Amino acid sequence: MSGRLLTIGDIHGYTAALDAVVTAADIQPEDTLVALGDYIDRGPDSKGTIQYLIDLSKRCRLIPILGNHDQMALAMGVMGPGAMDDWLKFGGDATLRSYGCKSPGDFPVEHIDFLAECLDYYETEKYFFVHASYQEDLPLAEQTPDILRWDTLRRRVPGPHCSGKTAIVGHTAQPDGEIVDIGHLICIDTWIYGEGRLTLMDVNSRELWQADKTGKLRGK
Ligand SMILES: [Mn+2]
Repeated sequence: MSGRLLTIGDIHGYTAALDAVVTAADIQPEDTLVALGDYIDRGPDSKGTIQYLIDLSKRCRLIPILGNHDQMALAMGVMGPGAMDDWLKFGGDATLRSYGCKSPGDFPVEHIDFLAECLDYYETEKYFFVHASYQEDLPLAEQTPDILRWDTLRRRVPGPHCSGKTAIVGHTAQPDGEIVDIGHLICIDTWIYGEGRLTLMDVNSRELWQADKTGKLRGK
């Protein structure tokens, strides 16, 4: 594979931070960028974030994974507003405001399609990428959506996966805004929607690009 293997944590509608780290990393057409999910909710610009990712997919090899927030919006876009109250508790109100509509069913078709095409997981020779967590003894294809998208490292930190590959995850926001690397597992959700930042990482070199909500880069 030519180009770099890059990954980005939970964006949550902070498009300025997304643009800052993508620009700072100088992403090229041959680069692979695995986005770990939770593109929407909580932050101010979910619509802009999805549009940015759609545009970005035309200028690099973007591999978007589905987060639990994305899953909630997608479920309502497809099946109607039955679960709306739950989603609103998780920050869906911010997403509806940014789209200026009452239901994900009214999102632009291109945006629904983007979410519908997100993957459960992605793997390379040495790494695998999931939104939230995994069960150590199950092959990736057999993991359940609950584990992949909803489980949290605060409940349980899984041991090494049976594939021997290193896990890269988001979802469990780190209150100190720093990535966590325990060897067999790396979490790069650095809490952009709170007091932290958004992280983009070069998986092989471990170089980081990080920005706050306003798009201000850290230490660059
Ligand atoms: Mn999540």
